Amino acid sequence: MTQFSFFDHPHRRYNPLINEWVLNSPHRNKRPWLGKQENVPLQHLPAYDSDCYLCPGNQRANGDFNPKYEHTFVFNNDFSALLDLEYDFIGESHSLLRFDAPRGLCKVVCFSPRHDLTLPELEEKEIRLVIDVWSDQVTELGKRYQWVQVFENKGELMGCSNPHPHCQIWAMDSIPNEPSKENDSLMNYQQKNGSNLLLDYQQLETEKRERVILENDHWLAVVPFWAIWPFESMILPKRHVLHLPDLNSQEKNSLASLLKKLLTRYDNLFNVSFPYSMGWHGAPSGDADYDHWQLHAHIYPPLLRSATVRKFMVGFETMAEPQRDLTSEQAAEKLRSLSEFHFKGNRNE
Ligand code: H2U
Ligand code: ZN
Repeated sequence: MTQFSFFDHPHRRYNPLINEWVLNSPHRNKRPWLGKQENVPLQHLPAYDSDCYLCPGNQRANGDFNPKYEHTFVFNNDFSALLDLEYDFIGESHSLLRFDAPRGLCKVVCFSPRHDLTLPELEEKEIRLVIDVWSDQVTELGKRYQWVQVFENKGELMGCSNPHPHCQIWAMDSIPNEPSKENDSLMNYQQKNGSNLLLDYQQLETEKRERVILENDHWLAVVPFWAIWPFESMILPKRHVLHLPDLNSQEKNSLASLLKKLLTRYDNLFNVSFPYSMGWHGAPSGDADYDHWQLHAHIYPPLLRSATVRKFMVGFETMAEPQRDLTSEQAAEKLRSLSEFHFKGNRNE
């Protein structure tokens, strides 16, 4: 018989938020850090690019000109993946050929007029303005749509077509797969335990500290026990909050501070502007009781060992279930150990 160890033996970890498992193979990665530090040349971007469709004053694909905005700028995506159409008849459906045709709307949010600055390079007060836009959009779109998905795809590795710092917001009148799984788990947990799954989880991680990256008075950033992506993290509020617009001003400032520090650590990991998909999950909108919900953000970065070596979701992952070698604890320790000062230096220097 062998004495089981989280750091030596393959095991599956359960993700209670979506009711799925992830296979961990830590024995394949026994040395704490194998990453060779290669220096990828820094991309020097201009503060303004006349060819960029997101820069102030420039023309977009649909012929519109962007205003000469000074802070943030929101516009309807010219190639919206969802359309706000009402159909009188959407056809027959068969139980094996089910479909629906959700109404929706897609927006693009420019974080700053500066073409060359990513979120962690913005000042805290500028990040706060971005949080205000997210929050206002959730309020506005939430009046018409049940699900408002705020997300940022950053970097070419994530399929982002333009380095100008921006995110997207897609709103639709049904709840998509991931939040729908979360809704079920959060509700079942509340019914069974009489408490909130993510608040309980936040408190547990705050006590244990093994997977904490950083925290402040209002927020915790943690590599979840059940992480799939090598340096995946979650941002959790320390009180019960359903939606971004429910945050008070102090909590929004505090979030700006946490985001800047967290994303700076990511950039400092391989001295590269770290690619990721980040998204916010708040309670669905509408009059139903969503007390079982808890606002949170997921950050899914694809990089594994260096600025160029990424994790692929292939083979076993697509055929069976997600798998990782690096443990969540190792990833958290690595991120925790990094500086909160951006490797590129202060932008005013
Ligand atoms: P990503 O690079 O993160 O995909 O975002 C760019 C978005 O901007 C993309 O969804 C939209 C694309 O549809 N876009 C416009 O709305 N107008 C344009 O002129 C070009 C791109
Ligand atoms: Zn630009």
